[in-house]
Amino acid sequence: MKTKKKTRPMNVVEKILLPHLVEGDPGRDPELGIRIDQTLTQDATGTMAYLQFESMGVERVRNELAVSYVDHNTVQIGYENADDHDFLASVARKFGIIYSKAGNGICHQLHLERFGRPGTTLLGSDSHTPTGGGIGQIAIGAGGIDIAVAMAGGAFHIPAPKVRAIRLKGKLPPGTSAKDVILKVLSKFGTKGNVGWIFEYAGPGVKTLDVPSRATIANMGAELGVTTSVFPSDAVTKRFLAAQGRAGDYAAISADKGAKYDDEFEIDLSSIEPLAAAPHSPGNVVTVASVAGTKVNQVMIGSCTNSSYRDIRTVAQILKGKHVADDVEVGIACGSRQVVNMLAKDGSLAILIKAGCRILENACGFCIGAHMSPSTDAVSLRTSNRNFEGRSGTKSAKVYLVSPETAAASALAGCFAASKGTAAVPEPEKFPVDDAMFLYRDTAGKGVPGTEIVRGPNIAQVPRGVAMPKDLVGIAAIKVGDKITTDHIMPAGARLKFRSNVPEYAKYVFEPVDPKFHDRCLSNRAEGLFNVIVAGESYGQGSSREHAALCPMFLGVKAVVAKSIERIHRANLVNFGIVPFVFENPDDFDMVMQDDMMTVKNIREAISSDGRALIRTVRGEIRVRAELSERERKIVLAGGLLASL
Ligand code: MIC
Ligand code: SF4
Repeated sequence: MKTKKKTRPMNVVEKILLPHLVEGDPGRDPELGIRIDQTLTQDATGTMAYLQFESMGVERVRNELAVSYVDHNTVQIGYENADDHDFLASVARKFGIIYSKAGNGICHQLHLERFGRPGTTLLGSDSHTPTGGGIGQIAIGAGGIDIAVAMAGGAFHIPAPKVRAIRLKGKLPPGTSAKDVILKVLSKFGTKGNVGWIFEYAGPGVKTLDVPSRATIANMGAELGVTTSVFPSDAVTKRFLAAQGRAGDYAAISADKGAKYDDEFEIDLSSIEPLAAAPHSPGNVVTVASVAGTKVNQVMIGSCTNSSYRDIRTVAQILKGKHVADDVEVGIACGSRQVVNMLAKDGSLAILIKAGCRILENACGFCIGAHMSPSTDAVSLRTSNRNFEGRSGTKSAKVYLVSPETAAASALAGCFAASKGTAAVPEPEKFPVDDAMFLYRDTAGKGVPGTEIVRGPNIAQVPRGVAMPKDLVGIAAIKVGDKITTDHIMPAGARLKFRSNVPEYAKYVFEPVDPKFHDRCLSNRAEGLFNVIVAGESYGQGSSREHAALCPMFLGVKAVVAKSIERIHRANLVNFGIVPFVFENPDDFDMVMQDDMMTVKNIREAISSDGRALIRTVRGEIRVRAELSERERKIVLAGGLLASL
């Protein structure tokens, strides 16, 4: 007779990660390698990811499912975006990737609807990939080259996680929703200091949240800077998958009784009130009551955080029979065609149009500053996830992040207002499924080898880094403060169309902070000096865009010296041969000024041993360290991941 092996109680993270572990011991090693089942890319990061994938010489994708979405660059002013789409479509056909055409919807919403599977791992070249945590996936955002490696069948490396249980109890009061929950979490844990953590949602309150609401919460875990966030997969998940015609994808996953966590935090949902993240950080959380009555100029509803049927239907219920205030412009971008279809069928779309909303394409659009930038000094309320200064396309605008309920109520009032609540949107029993805009499903995983890849003039070569020199003779090309985001380093919006053209895009590195950075770097290089970036706390917050490392590499940046560096950006720096140093003594930040020489004798030796190094400057010596794994050391010494292969 078989005896059942007794295992220790496990949490959800362990239940998913352990069967995917291919390198490292969670109790011992600082870095773990995991097998990746699914990958996703979006167009803005995807072109580079696939150029890198191509240069790896692999015939077809080797992971279980690879999807290439087009949702960021859909404005198509000029030929560049359209050229990128053609390139992406041809790559997808050739290598066995499913291609989601522009207009189909936003990658995270679509992936949740059609492909996300509980218990699997998903790696995406977008920082909001953790949206999949809403359906019980370990879904992680990374740079494009990491996705390329995963598509080629390689492992992905994460810091051995610490797991925090966020225990939910009670039920949300009317007028509040999942956005207020994640803003509450952000108000407690902030946007820095959470590197290496995974947040696992637990407790009786979980079952009161539908899958789209869970996805909203998991999505904005990205703003906490955690590796990912995850919900259990339960009866609610099962209903969602069945309604999507995917009952077979369901797997029950919940934490065992007595499962251990590194930390726990409880939230009573019934005590949640409407919240907003005030300019210019998602962690700058205030109550809506405290800003009630503040004049609002613009209200934008959508983005991968809040563009589900549940969200937009809720907005329609609040706006029904009314008209938005005359001096407020309102834009609505749904997450997918499925959502639009449902809103069209149930009359919500007509309500929104009648209420005076501008109906936008199902795409990222306004969220990334590629559409409907607010007017000078405007107050813009958005249901998206990031309100970094200037991200909307208007530097002087004051962007607040709010729930769909608060957005709708404020659109009517013309000023900040909380919603009194509206009837809960019932979970649909059957979603209308139409996969017609997902191309190459029949050749997924196999590909069509003879396919010619279409390369318009905007598709440039992938630059390669140079090996780390024996001694680093560098110069502080820029000195920046705390919380520098990837939007500061490598702006999106109007510059987004150069994502597949590094020499062109590199002209805009640090444009919002110091437009002369590019020229200075080149003249330093002409004098034989490498460039060094000096920064404060939490450098590289935000996006997964590897261009924030790749373009600096192109400009001869070899080291970042910061008080702290965010996870995805740190991994991207390593991938492009830039050593991510942190100050041993944060006060040494004051010892270096822009244009100071920064020399590290025997930097190769320092990197090869414990990563500790001494930087000589005119003002004295600065002790720094780069905590690199064996794998990372090799990459940095070689001058980047591609150079190390
Ligand atoms: C973002 O929200 O900042 C983006 C645009 O989706 C980025 C990806 C990119 O820069 O292409 C992200 O979140 O990773
Ligand atoms: Fe797109 Fe905005 Fe989501 Fe980024 S955060 S994927 S730009 S909708």
